[in-house]
Amino acid sequence: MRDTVTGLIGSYDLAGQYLDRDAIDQLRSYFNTGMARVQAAGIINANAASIVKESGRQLFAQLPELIQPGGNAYTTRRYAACLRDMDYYLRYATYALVAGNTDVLDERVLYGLRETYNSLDVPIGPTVRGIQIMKEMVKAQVAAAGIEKTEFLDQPFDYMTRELSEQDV
Ligand SMILES: CCC1=C(C)/C(=C/C2=NC(=C\c3[nH]c(/C=C4\NC(=O)[C@H](C)[C@H]4CC)c(C)c3CCC(=O)O)/C(CCC(=O)O)=C2C)NC1=O
Repeated sequence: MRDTVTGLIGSYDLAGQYLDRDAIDQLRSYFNTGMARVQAAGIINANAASIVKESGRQLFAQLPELIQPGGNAYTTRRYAACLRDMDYYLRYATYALVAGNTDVLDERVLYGLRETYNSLDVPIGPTVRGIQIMKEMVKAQVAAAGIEKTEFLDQPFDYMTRELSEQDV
């Protein structure tokens, strides 16, 4: 598992190079957003349960067939599994936010996930939509807390979306 700093050091060491302009720019941007990343993680932590619940509500309002007979989130067991998955995505997104690196998502969340989802007929498109709904909600809450630039919040959510969506079976 890596963060921005260990990731950069790892690859520059491999190449036997000093940290060049490019590396310095990446480090600067990471440290410049550092306090905001930590604050965002705090806001998510304080509101995680309601973010997951409300995002699920919006998702099922947009795609009601998911919770109707034949839908993948139909029955309380599968409904609960779906919200639990949303909670996983949110929690790991906060780790990646603080790390400024998506490694943790590859290692802990995405590895083998598509195969699992495909074997259980969990639909990828609606899952991606759920992740995006959470992203917008998090961005709104962080902006409401007075943090001006919230673009750094996109990265982990968009990364999971992209990796999940790729080469759909
Ligand atoms: C921390 C990393 C991690 C992830 C990401 C994870 C996901 C994950 N989601 C699962 C199931 C599931 N995931 C969903 C999710 C959904 N169904 C829908 O229609 C919606 C679109 C969506 C919610 C947004 C459902 C319904 C199941 C249960 C499927 C079943 O058992 O039939 C399963 C199968 C085993 C189980 O039920 O627990 C895994 C492994 N597990 C992990 O350890």
